[in-house]
Amino acid sequence: MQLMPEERTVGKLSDVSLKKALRTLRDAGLVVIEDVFDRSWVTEFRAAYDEQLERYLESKGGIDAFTGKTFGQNHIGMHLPMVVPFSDPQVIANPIAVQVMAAALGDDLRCSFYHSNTAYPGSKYQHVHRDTGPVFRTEFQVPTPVTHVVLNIPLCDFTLENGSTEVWPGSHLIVDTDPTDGSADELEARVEHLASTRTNIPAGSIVVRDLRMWHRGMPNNSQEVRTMLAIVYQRGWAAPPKPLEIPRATWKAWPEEAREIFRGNTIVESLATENAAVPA
Ligand SMILES: O=C(O)CCC(=O)C(=O)O
Repeated sequence: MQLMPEERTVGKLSDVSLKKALRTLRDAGLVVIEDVFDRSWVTEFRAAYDEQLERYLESKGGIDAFTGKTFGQNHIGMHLPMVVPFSDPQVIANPIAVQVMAAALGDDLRCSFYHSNTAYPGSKYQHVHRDTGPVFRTEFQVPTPVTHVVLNIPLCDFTLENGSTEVWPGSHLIVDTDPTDGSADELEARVEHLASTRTNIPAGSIVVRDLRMWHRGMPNNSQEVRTMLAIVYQRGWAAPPKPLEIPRATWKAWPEEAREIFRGNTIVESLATENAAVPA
C-alpha cells in the first residue's frame, strides 16, 4: 500500500486506508505500507545499526562463530538495546504501524521483543518456519484471530538478489491436525504445493506480519548486507516473553503512547546485558 501525502504528514491512515490495511493483514497474513520513513532517515539509522552489529559480532568472535548456531550461515539475529537511536518512538511505537496493529490486536497491545535479521552476502536458505503456531495447536480446527504480529522495518531495499523474505500468503490461517505438522520437515513438505511470494519492498516501507505466517530467509546473492528490524507486538492479555530492559532515561524521554506499549518491561538504571553497547 502507498501512503497518501496527507497520511504521511499527519502520521495517520484514513479510515479507508486503515480498513484496507487491516483486511490485507487478515486475508494475506501481512501488509506492506511504503514510504513510512524517509530514505535519509533510513540511511542514518542504518549507520548506527551497522556499528552496533559490528560490536556485537566482535564480542562473539566474528561472524564465523555463528555458523550452525543461529539463523543459518551468514544470517545473524541481534537484539537491539533500548537506547538512542534504536529507542526512537518513530520506530518502536510508529504511529502508522501502531494504528494498524491496534486495529488487529486491540488498543491494549504491548511489546517485549526488539530484534533484527541481517543476511550477509552468501547467506543460505532458512528452513520454512512460522514464528508461532496455531494458538490451540491441534485442538481446534478453525483459525483464530491474530494474537501476535511482527513489525519489520527494512533498512535497505529488499530484492530477489539480496534475499527478500519468502512468505506464503494465507498460511497464517492453516491449522495443524497432527502435533508433528509444524516441524521443519513437515512445513517444507507442506509448502511444496503452495504459492509463495517475496517481500520485494523499498527501504522506508514497513511490513506488519501475522506471526503465524509461514516464511523463510532467502540466500543473499548480492554484495550488500541485507538488514531489517523485527519488533513483535501482541495482544494485551498474551503472556509476554522475557521482559526487555529499558533504561530509565529512555523511559523518561518516551511519550505516553510508547510507555503504554512497553509497560511490564524492566526499567533499569543502565543496561547490563551483553547487547548493551551504545553506538559511539
Ligand atoms: O531474514 C529474513 O528474511 C527472515 C528471518 C526470519 O524469518 C527469522 O529468522 O525468523
